[in-house]
Amino acid sequence: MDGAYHPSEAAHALDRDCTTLSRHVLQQLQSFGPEAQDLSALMNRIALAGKLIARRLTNAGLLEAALGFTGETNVQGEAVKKMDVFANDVFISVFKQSGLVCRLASEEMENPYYIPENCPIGRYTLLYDPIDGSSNVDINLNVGSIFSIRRQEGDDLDQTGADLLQHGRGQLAAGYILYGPSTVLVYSIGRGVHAFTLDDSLGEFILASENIRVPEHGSNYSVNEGNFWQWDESIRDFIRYVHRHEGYSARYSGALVGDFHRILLQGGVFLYPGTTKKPDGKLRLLYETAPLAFLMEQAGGSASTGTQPILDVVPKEIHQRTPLVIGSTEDVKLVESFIQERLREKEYLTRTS
Ligand code: P6P
Repeated sequence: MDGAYHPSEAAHALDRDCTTLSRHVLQQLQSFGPEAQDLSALMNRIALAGKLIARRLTNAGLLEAALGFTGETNVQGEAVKKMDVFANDVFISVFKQSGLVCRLASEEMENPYYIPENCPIGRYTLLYDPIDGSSNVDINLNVGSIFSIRRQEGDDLDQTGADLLQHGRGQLAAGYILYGPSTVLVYSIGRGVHAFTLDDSLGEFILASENIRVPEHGSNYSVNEGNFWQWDESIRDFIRYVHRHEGYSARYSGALVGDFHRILLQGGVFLYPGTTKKPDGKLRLLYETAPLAFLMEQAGGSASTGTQPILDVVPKEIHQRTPLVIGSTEDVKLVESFIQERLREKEYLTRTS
C-alpha cells in the first residue's frame, strides 16, 4: 500500500452523476458571479418544469382530463390541447417562485405574462413553447418544450414587451426538453451545446453529451412533403434533387423538437418553408426558430429563412413566424442554392421582359 487514495472504477460514473445542470452552467461560465448564479438558477427552473411536464406526459393516459382539447383556440388560431395549458401553467408557476423572471412570452398567450412580485428585480424574460408538437400527445409520440432566455432591457412600463423585438444573437440561453423514450434536456449559453438525460431514480438531469457538433452533412431531410404544391418552385427543386440522388432519407415526425434533435445528432436538414397559405411558414421566431437556430449555430450548423440567417431576423411582433431551413451547413447551403437559382432566374426574366 502506498498510502495514496485510489478511487474505484465507479468514480468516473459518480463524477458524471454529480454533474447536474446547475453545476454544469457554473463550470461553463467559470464563475460564481451574480449573472452566472442567475443563469444556473434559471436553468434549474427549466429543469424543474421539464420534470413536471415529463411526469404528466408519462401518466397522461391514466389521468382524467390530461388529454384531448380544451375547446379553446390560441393566438395562433390553433385548437388548444389540455396538455398545452398544463405545460404553459407549469412554466408560469415554476418561474413565479424564481424571483428572476419578470415576464413570460409563450405561444399559448397573446401578450407577455407579467409576474408583478418579480418585476422590480426580475432581470430576465422567458420565451417558450410549452409543448411543441402537441398533436403527438394523444398518440404517445415525442413532443418537446422549447425555451429562450433574454435579458430584460428597460422597465417595459407599458407592458408591450417591445424590447423583445430584437434579433436572436442576444439570447442568453436557449434549448429544449425532448419528451421521448427518455427525457432529454439540450441547452446552450453560448459555450457549446450540451445534453442531459433525466435520471428518474435521482430526479436529476445528468450530463450525457458535452459540446455536441452537428455533422457537416447528413442523409436526413425532414419536411412535410404533403405541402409540396404549396411551396415555391425552389423548394420543389430541392425535393426533386433528393428524390433523384442516392443517400437521402425522409424523416418527419410532425413535432419540431424531435425532428431537430435527429438532425442535431445525425446531420441533414429540417425545413418548414413558406406556403401559399402561410407565406412566412408556420413556426414562430422568438420561441421556436430563434432558440433552435442559436443551438444549431453553437453546434457548428446553420439556420436560415432560406435567404437570411434566422439569428439576424428582427421581428415586428412577438408571434412573428419565419420560414426555417436548419441543420448541417452543407445541406442548408444546398437548399439555399436552389432558392438563389430561382431568384436569379426571376430577376433575369424581370430584367429582360
Ligand atoms: P405540419 C407542431 O404543430 C409544429 O408547430 C411543429 O412542432 C412541427 O414541426 C410542425 O408544426 C408540423 O406542422 O404542418 O407539418 O403538421
